[in-house]
Amino acid sequence: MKDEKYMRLALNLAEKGCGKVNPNPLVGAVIVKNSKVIGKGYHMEYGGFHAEREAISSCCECPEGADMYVTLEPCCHQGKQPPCTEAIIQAGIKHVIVGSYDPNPLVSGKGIQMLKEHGIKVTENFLREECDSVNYVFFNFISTGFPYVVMKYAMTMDGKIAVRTGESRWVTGKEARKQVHRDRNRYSAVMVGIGTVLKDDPLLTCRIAGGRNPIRIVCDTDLRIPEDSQIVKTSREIRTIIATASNDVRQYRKIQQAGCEIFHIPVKNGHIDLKKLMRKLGEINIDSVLLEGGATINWAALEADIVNKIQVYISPKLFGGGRAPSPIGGKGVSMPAAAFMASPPKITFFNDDILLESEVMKK
Ligand code: AOF
Ligand code: ZN
Repeated sequence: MKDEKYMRLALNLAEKGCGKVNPNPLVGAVIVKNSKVIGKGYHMEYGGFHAEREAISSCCECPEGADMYVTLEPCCHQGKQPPCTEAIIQAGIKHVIVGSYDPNPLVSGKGIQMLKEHGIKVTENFLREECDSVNYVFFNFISTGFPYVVMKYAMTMDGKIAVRTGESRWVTGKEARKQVHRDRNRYSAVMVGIGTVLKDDPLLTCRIAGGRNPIRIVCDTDLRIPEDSQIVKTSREIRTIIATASNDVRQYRKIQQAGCEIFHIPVKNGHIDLKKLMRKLGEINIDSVLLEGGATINWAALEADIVNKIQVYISPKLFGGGRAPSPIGGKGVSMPAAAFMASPPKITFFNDDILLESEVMKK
């Protein structure tokens, strides 16, 4: 029982790196000697010390002969940081309790092997499921090179994301909206279609204490984004990428000069090729994208097979209206049997609103 308490402490520490370490994993470590926690640490920022070194250097007494609980297999390679296995061996830790394996090809079992070769006892798979569940973004990114895409929308009980005029503020209550801001902090980027910019003129910033703004991405096939939109006006302070297929060089320059980056992406099915865009985002280390709509881009994203998870906020109210928009537009599938399938949802309540989260199954 005590073992679990120490690993859960390490997990809580790992979560503190949320939003600051991407595209690295969230990792926490706790050092225990004679049933007492003598050191703890977590990976705090990308490029910074790994959890194990933080924990070792925080020790209030000599870690020789101690146990280390670490949520991810210690690394054994030289990256931006030296190998953690070296630090563990040097510190004289005698037993390492590991949660997840590190699928990074530079590590992948070799970290554990290295510790064992040095006579250190290793317990593997400890609270593995809980440890794995904090790093789904990292696992996906390190093994595919593509960002993890979360499609998020908020709708009424009759499946509307706005009333017939297009007005959508607000569908859900304060608590649910706060959760969206936590996710803007968690994921590297937030992405919308140009329709949402033209209709809502959003800022797409993260407004919670201690949070950081995600990179903003606008999919704008014909480069229609207005220079006086909030996004363009704040693009010198917040990294902003406009993905377009347009060849209008003059407009291109104007938007670039205002502070935005332009990614030129070819068209597929009448929309910029989202798979190509995702590959490009992966190449610049964007490990995750929160897709915040609207209906046109949501369908294009499903069709392009880039969506990993769906987040649906449902508010107990009804808008009605044959013209009021629903979350996913486009053509849709032609038969119920052709539906995109998702896993049984995880359900969370935010006061009267509920959040359903499901993984999208690959077709
Ligand atoms: C650990 N503990 O706290 C983290 C690990 O460039 P670097 O040196 O920061 O290495 C990044 C890689 O190291 C990352 O892809 C993952 O495999 C591992 N991250 N490993 O032992 C940590 N953050
Ligand atoms: Zn390491």
